[in-house]
This record gives sequence, C-alpha cells and structure tokens, in this order.
Amino acid sequence: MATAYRTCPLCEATCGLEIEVGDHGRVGAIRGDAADVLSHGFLCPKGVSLRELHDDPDRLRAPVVRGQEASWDEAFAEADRLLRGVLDEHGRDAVGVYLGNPSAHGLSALLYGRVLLKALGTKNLFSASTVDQYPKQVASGLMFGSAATVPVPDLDRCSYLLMLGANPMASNGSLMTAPDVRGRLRGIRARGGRIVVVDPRRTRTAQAADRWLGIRPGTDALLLAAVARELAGDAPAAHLAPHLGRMEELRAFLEPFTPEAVATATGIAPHEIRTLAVELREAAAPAVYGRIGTTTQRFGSVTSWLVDVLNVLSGGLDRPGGAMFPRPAAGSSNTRGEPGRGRGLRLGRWASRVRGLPEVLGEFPVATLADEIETPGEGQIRGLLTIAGNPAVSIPNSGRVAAALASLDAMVCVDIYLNETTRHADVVLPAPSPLQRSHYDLALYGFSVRDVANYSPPLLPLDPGALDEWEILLRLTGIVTGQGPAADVAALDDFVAGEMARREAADERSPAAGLEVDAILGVLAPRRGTDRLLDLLLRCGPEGAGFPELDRPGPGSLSLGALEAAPHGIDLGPLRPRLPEVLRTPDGLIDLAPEPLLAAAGPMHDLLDAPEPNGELVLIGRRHLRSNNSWMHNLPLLARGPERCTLLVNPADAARLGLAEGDRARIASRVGEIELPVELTEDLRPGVVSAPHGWGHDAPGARLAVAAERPGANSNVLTDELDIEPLTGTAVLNGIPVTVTPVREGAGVVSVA
Ligand SMILES: Nc1nc2c(c(=O)[nH]1)N[C@H]1C(S)=C(S)[C@@H](COP(=O)(O)OP(=O)(O)OC[C@H]3O[C@@H](n4cnc5c(=O)[nH]c(N)nc54)[C@H](O)[C@@H]3O)O[C@H]1N2
Ligand SMILES: Nc1nc2c(c(=O)[nH]1)N[C@H]1C(S)=C(S)[C@@H](COP(=O)(O)OP(=O)(O)OC[C@H]3O[C@@H](n4cnc5c(=O)[nH]c(N)nc54)[C@H](O)[C@@H]3O)O[C@H]1N2
Ligand code: SF4
Ligand SMILES: [Mo]
Repeated sequence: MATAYRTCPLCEATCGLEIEVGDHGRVGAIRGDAADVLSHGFLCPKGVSLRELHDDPDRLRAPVVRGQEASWDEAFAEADRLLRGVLDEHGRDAVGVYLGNPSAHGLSALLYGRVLLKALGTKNLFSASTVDQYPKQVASGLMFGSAATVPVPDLDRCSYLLMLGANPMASNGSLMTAPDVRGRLRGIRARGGRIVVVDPRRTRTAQAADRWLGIRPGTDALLLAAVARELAGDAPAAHLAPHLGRMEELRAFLEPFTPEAVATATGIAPHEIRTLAVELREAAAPAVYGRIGTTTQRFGSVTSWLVDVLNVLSGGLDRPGGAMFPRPAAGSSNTRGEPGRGRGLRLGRWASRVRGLPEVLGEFPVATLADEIETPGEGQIRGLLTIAGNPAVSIPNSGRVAAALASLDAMVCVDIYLNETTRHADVVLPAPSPLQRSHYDLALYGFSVRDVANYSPPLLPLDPGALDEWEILLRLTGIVTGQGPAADVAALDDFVAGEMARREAADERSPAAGLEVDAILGVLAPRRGTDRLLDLLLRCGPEGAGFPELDRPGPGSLSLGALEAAPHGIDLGPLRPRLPEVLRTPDGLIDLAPEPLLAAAGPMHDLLDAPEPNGELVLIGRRHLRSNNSWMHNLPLLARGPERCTLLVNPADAARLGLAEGDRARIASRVGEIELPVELTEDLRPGVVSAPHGWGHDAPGARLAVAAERPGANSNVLTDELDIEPLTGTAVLNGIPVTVTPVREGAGVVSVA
C-alpha cells in the first residue's frame, strides 16, 4: 500500500485527502489529510466516496455512440460527422454549448474549454452560472470592476457574521472556499463573536447560529436595504473612505426603505432590523455573506449588491475579519493589468435571438436554452455540446428542456455518466475518473478564506487507450476547426501553450515580459497539457517564481515544481487588504450605486408597505451533505439512509392542506407537477415548502442502477423558465408559487381549496 495526498475535486471546500493505493491501482481507504494547509484533516462523506466513484460500474470508461459502447476513433468520427454537418449547413451559432458545474472544478475544462469555445465561436453559450452565482459576479463586477472580484468572509478572524441564503453545513460553503465550515463557525462563537442566519428554513447552519431570522423568500433585498439605510448616515470607515464612489446616490436609493416599510414584505420585525444595524456598526470585525438563496431569486443581483453595500457601511470590507478579497496564486482578472483601474464590466453586448435577453459575462441565460433549440430560423441551435453538465435536470422547466434535447440534430457530451441529459446524446466522450488526472483549484482559490496553493498529480494512470479530458477537448477543437476527427493533439497543445506564453511575453507586468516564446516553452518542457499551462500561470502569478532559469525571477517562489514538492499544499497566509489595487473600475473607485442595479431594484418599491400576502405557498430548494447537485446519487455510500427527496412542509400548512407525515403530495406550478413524500417540520417558515433539486433518476435510457432504485422527483419540472432575474437572466429557483394537494392511494387527487 502506498499513500498519496490530493485535493478533493467534488465541492468548493477543496479538502486535502489521504488516499491508500494498493497493487494494480486498487484504491484503499480515503481519510482527511491532517497536514493539509487549508483543511487540516477535515473531509465529508462525499470525499470518502471518491473510491466508489472511481469503481462505479456505471461510470463510463469508453465512449458511447447512441447508447452503444464504441471506440474512441469511432466516437470522434461520429462527432465530426454530426458537428461538421450542423456547422457547414447552419453556421457557428447553430452549435450551442452548455458548461456544467464540475467544469469549474477541473483544470481541463477551465484551461481547454475556453480554447474549444474560442475555436467554435458560437454566441449560444450557456452554463450553470445562470442557475447559480452570476448575480453575485455581476454585482461585484459593477462595484469593483471585475466579475472575479467577490469579497469572501474572513471566517477565521471574523467577530460577527450575517449570513443569508446559505447553508454551508450542508453545502460545505460556496463562493467561500472554507473546509470545515462547522469548525470555523464554532471558532467565531468561541472568540466571543456572533452569527445571524437569514433563511426561510431553520437549517443546521441556522441552528448553530446565535439567531435565525425566517425571512419570506425573495425579499432579502428589502431587508438589506433597510439595514443599510440605518447605517448610511454614519461616516465611512477611514480605510474605505478614499475609495468610495456614488455614496449620495446610494443614500438616495435607500431612503424609502425604512424598517417599518419592509417589515410586512420580509416578515422581519422593525426592531430585528435595527438590531442588525447596531450589531454591524458595533462589531470589531463584521462580515456579511449571501449565497444561492440570495442569487437564484427575484432580486438576485440587487441582493448581492446590497450584501457588499453592508460590508462597506459596516466598515468590514477589506479589513481582517471582515469581507476580504483573496489573491489567487495562479492569477485572476484582478491580479492582471494595471492595478486599481480597468475597463469595468460591460453587460448586454449582444442579445439572444428568441427572447432578446442580454448577454451576461459572455453567455446567455440558460433559462432560454429550450427557446433557442425549439424556435426555427437563422441561428437556431441544431447541435449541442455539453461539458460536465446535466441541464435536463438542473435548469428550469425540465419537461420542456428534455423535449428540446430530444429534438436536436446532433448532441455530443463530455461526461462520465449516461444520465438524464447524456441519454439524449449521439456521442458521449468520457472524462477519466478524478483520481486519474491532475488537479488544482484554479477557480476556487479566488474565493478562499485563506490564500493557499495545492496541486495534485494524477493518482492513477489513465485506462489503456483512454484520453485525459483536456485531450478530448482538443480533439473536439480539431473537429470544429475543420481538422477532422483525428487532429494532432500534441501540435494543438503546443499551439495553445505558445499562445499563452506569447500573451505573457507581451505583458510588461509579467516576469516573462519580452522573453522569446520558445525560451519560455523550453523552461516548461517536458510538461504538456494542463500541467504545462498551470506551471506558466503559477510562475507568472502574484506569488510566482517567474523564470529564474532565464534570469527573470518573479515576486515569489511558486511554480508547479514547488507545488509538487509540497503534497499538503503551500500556505500563503491569511487574506491581506487589497484596496485599491484590487479594483478594475474606470475611475478607480468602488461604485456604491451602479446604474444597472438601481434599475433592477425598481420593482422593490412595489413591495414597500405591502399588505400581508394572501396565503399562497412558495417552493424553495435545499441541499444535503450526502448529495451533490444531480450526479452523485449512484454511489451506495451516499445513497443509503433515509429518503432525501421529500417535500418539507410546516405542520400548520399541512393541517390546512390535509397532509400528514409520509403522505404523498402533488406539487404543481405554472409549468409542471411532481409528487413527493411529505416530511413535516417546524423549522420552515409557514407558507414555504422545500424540495431538493437534482433528482428524478428514472429516465429511460439512463444507466444509473443505484440512483434508479430511489429516483426521487425533479424539482425543476416546477421551476419556470420565464421567471428570471432581470439583470443577469438568472433563473428564479427559490420562491416559486406552487399548489400542494394530497395524493390519496386509489382515490385520485383530493383538491383542497
Ligand atoms: N431548482 C434548483 N435547480 C438548481 C439549483 C438549485 O439550487 N435549485 N442549483 C443550481 C446550481 S447552483 C448548479 S451549479 C447547477 C448544476 O447544474 P449542472 O452542472 O448542469 O449539473 P450537475 O448535477 O452538477 O451535473 C454535473 C454533470 O457533470 C458530470 N461530471 C461529473 N464529473 C465530471 C468530470 O470530471 N468531467 C465531466 N466532463 N463531467 C463530469 C456528471 O455526470 C453530470 O452529468 O444546478 C442548478 N440547478
Ligand atoms: N452537499 C452538497 N454540497 C454542495 C452542493 C450540493 O448539491 N450538495 N452543491 C454545490 C453548489 S453547485 C453550490 S452553488 C453550493 C450552494 O451553497 P449554499 O448556497 O450554501 O446552498 P444551500 O444549502 O442550497 O443553501 C441555500 C439556502 O438558501 C435558503 N433560501 C432559499 N430561498 C431563500 C431566500 O429567498 N432568502 C434567503 N435568505 N434564503 C433562502 C435555503 O433555505 C437554503 O438553506 O453548494 C455546493 N455544495
Ligand atoms: S467537503 Fe467538499 S471538498 Fe471536502 S471532502 Fe467533502 S466534497 Fe470533498
Ligand atoms: Mo452551483
């Protein structure tokens, strides 16, 4: 038995794992790596299940062409025939792309996905980001100048945490890379600090907090505006004052949002709102943090903006213990270019064909994917490429999405399972197991509560004849650029690395400035693929070693070689203040009142002094520790235990609806209906029901034997593709109006008025 260390790629926590490997590549026990610089031994049951994922007989090891296993050459030949057919006949925009969540966790998709997308040149680009965090990234981009500049709570030094729409005890944290959230939250209270959770459900995170405020779904923006109004008259903190722009516009906007005016709409009493303001003002190190319950809702981008307005007004922004800006070692858009200034964010540079929805960060909202597939005309999507995504389950109005996917002329998927989405594919190209490739959290270190860098080499070799995911993406790049199904991957890869080296050489701030491309590539040799590009990014990053081989040292010591020598990772220290250097706004100031956000906030005025809502039910989502979106329900270790795909109902609502514990309920919305078993709980605000997403594993043609035993039902059959947040087009997945009726055995449906 040998022991290896690597970072878990499954969620944003980036835990270090200690993995035993026996003869013939048999994976043994998986434990937390006690020496990991960020996770210190923490892991969750999903990390342990990496072994089952690796061994899962349903995980694809060979390509699949229309349901049948095929050779790699056959599969690429078919992908070439189909994709070229669509491209030649209908042009670039006729091939749409959907990037799913794991593509943000893998080097291959992050580094080579963009190569493929650039080569393809389609405007019809979609991703899970518009059912997730784009409201936060757009609000951050408008305030700070780059969509990568998202402040994260400095959990380990924080003394007061106001958390909205997040349940990190289940999710392990998001836009907040923080393994062992439970321990870090305990630390806040152990230091005498306080935690307040705002959530329609009293989650495990809320139970571990000092206070729970059971807000009405979709009204966080009103609550935050009222708290901000209480603080807006204070003099700004000295460290922030020189960097603040448009304070008067902010104050004017906040004026109508008195605690009394928002109390009925939010369900939060005025004295609670004033207490929040006092606590934020008085805390030594306050941080405000919002996650998916605040982004995938009606006022997603406005709420995200007001979270950081409070971070400014409380003085916590960019201060140890407050909300700080990480500085990722491999660089990001806020470590490149002129420090402190930039072009700012541009939105809506083009619009979608059918609904005219504005482009957001280079993509269209995924809520309009089905429109673009179904609606005839020039630019209609006839071919779809999915990379690590399960849109048949993850995006609104799944019933319509499934029909749209079935109607495509060509569908090629890079995925590891035959699931609800890939069952529609003509060709599925399997990425290797996570244990068979390199790993580095290029994207997630941009949101880490501490700056670290940790690289994992492949633990096991690729299966004989298999390709790494980056090689698959380069073969597809060859196809869309007309080089045929068997493009020379090594030559394409040299080209990609050469282009990246050329950009560094042309950047006067890079340690590679002015160097010959061949000299740079010479230093990086013999590395190839993701490792070569990562080495280049690390060397040229803010902690990079540069090219001492060429007498061009960088500011620090990092290179891939340095990380290889540190299997538990390298700690780069607690987060450091980064203002004003982190900004990329045109005037070099934080925009406290960006015009697009003021516009998106307009309808908030309609909710002021609102009467009590009329008793309608709304649906919200939830996550469970042993689940990961739609794709880990096939692993026995995670699947066992009580039924998780249930409808949570408050007993008061249940009594009114004629529902008891364990009954089946029919849940219906404008777009569809599903049935779920009922679970009663006092921990849910009355008028709100909760169901998890990512279920419904009974689709014909999928190959998910374990998941199919307890398939659950897909909550996105209920979410409405027309209900989107106006600025970013992000789907409203929380606060869906629904009706709930008992399903009586043998008696059909009993309607309850
Ligand atoms: N109602 C509702 N809907 C939601 C949400 C919600 O809260 N409520 N949450 C939304 C959020 S936050 C997200 S991120 C999305 C997720 O939406 P998606 O990204 O579309 O869905 P996932 O379930 O993450 O599916 C991941 C896919 O990648 C495959 N896969 C896993 N690992 C790899 C790999 O290494 N390489 C490749 N190529 N494929 C791999 C899996 O088999 C699966 O098909 O769902 C969104 N949908
Ligand atoms: N175990 C597990 N971990 C995961 C995932 C998973 O599926 N399973 N998914 C990963 C992904 S892709 C993401 S994006 C992250 C998400 O990470 P989190 O945002 O922490 O996710 P959730 O646990 O869904 O917590 C969202 C909370 O918002 C609440 N909520 C709903 N509507 C509202 C509202 O209107 N206002 C307020 N204030 N709260 C509301 C819900 O009740 C819920 O408790 O988790 C990641 N980690
Ligand atoms: S918390 Fe996330 S990163 Fe850590 S072991 Fe679990 S799934 Fe992996
Ligand atoms: Mo997500």
